[in-house]
Amino acid sequence: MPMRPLIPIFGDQLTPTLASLADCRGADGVVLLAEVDAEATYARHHPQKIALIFAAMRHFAEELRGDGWRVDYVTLDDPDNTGTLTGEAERALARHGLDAIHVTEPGEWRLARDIGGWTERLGVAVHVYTDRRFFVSAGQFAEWTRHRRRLRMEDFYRQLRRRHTVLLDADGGPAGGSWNYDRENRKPLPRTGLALPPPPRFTPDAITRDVLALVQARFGHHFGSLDGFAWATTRRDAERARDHFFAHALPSFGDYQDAMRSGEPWLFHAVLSPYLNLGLLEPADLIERAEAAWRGGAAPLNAVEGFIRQILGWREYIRGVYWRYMPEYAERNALDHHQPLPSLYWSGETGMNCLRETIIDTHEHAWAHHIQRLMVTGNFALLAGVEPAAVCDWYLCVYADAYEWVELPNTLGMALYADGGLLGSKPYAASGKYIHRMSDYCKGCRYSVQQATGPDACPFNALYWHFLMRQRPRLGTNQRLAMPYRNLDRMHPDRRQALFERGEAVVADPDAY
Ligand code: FAD
Ligand code: DLZ
Ligand code: SF4
Repeated sequence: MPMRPLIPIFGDQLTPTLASLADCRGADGVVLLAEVDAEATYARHHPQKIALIFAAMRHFAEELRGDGWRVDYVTLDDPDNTGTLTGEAERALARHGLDAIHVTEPGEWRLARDIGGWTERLGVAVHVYTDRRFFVSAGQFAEWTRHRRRLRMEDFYRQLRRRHTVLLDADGGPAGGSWNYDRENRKPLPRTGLALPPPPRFTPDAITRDVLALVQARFGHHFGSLDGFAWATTRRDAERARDHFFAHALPSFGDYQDAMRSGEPWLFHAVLSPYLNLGLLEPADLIERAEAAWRGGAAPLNAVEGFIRQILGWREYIRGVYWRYMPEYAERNALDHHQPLPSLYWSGETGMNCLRETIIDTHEHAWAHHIQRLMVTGNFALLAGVEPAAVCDWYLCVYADAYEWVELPNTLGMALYADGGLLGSKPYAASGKYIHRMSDYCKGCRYSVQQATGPDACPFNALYWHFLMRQRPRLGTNQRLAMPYRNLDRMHPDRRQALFERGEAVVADPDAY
């Protein structure tokens, strides 16, 4: 007798072409989607993140039904809900008399470990498919790392450009003659005369409104506001958000990729990561459209190459690192940092305007852009010596696009250098000078970015030098830090001492600033 499969679809697998769905087409199977407490609480996710996932799951169930699938959907408030994905798979097998499980590999290691125990626990054959939404499988990435002493995203990215014929000239070289246009992409925003595109906002429909009420009741106490929820929760609307980005923001995306401005979280960013990571948008489609925009003259090459590098380069590379080095990667703490996460990360109560603005954006929208995450909250946690696991937990909770496979290497590796330089060749440590150059935050700050010591001095300034001094045994031989170490050595010893003392004071009590 042919197998009748259960096809569990997790909350970030909402793609009709998902491998397990494509391969089970025509089989007499049942698709299972389940809202479960364990997934909603293994990190205390921002309510907007939970609402986005549940609402998108409910809409996806409708989409699949419309496409002829038999779908079993378990809501969070179903009285028989066991609260775990394993428990719901077990119940669904019994409910429908199914005799196999066909599942696409999950995005997180802990869930992959659970699925590894399903055959024994549930007593059926379990077929796990590779997630074909990514360009590079975990196995291919591991192979790529095998003979390399040092991993470089740039090498990986160029290889993928060639392999998938992305942004190449007729002779197979990089379009425009260069693989990377990053040097053109570091402009601060001009003070006047630049109109920002309006962010695409979506009014919740009845399905999403039901979810918002449920999430408010069950998870309203988590960090974050649900009030301004305006995310797309259907594929159609996610595609509208995509089209909006291509029409209004892509042309300036490259130029102002690293810029920050008070009260303006969206700027020229795509804000598509939540949809990509859920499966409402597909990376290959975005890359094709971006290249077509350049070839059609709708966007310049520095913007298009920069955008494509994020998706084809960084996103794939980050995922590769995650699967290659987990589970020990999550334990790494190469700089031996053990300070607790300052309370200001949850309250937003701080005199440091850059941190306050970034945390307010995060609270209001479950989103902040890359430079805010890297150079404000990430940089501060690095300089203040915060325990990497505590920082990673914060990032996993607060962003609508956060799943461990992408959050962890970005936070632990890129922002905190806690992997000892696997992901980046030097820590992204910076003083207030960088934040001042790239934003208007310092203007509205109670601290002076021009000062490094004294009660009104920008805390980032002393922290930066303090970081270099205290990490000298580990970082002193890093060639890319040779210049700041030379500058440090040229300082008068009294100044070094004053910087060190202020740095010590900020590390001891960051919430006092
Ligand atoms: P764009 O700049 O427009 O880039 C286009 C797409 O490329 C994004 O939608 C995203 O899918 C992908 N991308 C860009 N940069 C990265 C990157 N560094 N790693 C992986 N994919 C990337 N991104 C997440 O998706 N989830 C996270 O949990 C997450 N946590 C982060 C934590 C820290 C400390 C840092 C520094 C970065 C983190 N990022 C994370 C990466 C990046 O900040 C977001 O992907 C980006 O801000 C999303 O906004 P966007 O769609 O406008 O991106
Ligand atoms: C993040 C999340 C949340 C909040 N809730 C659910 C859920 O109820 N059901 C589900 O299938 N998935 C959920 N997810 C997404 C999973 O946590 C995600 O599939 C794994 O973390 C792997 O990336
Ligand atoms: Fe941030 Fe320092 Fe600028 Fe204040 S002065 S906004 S703390 S960088």
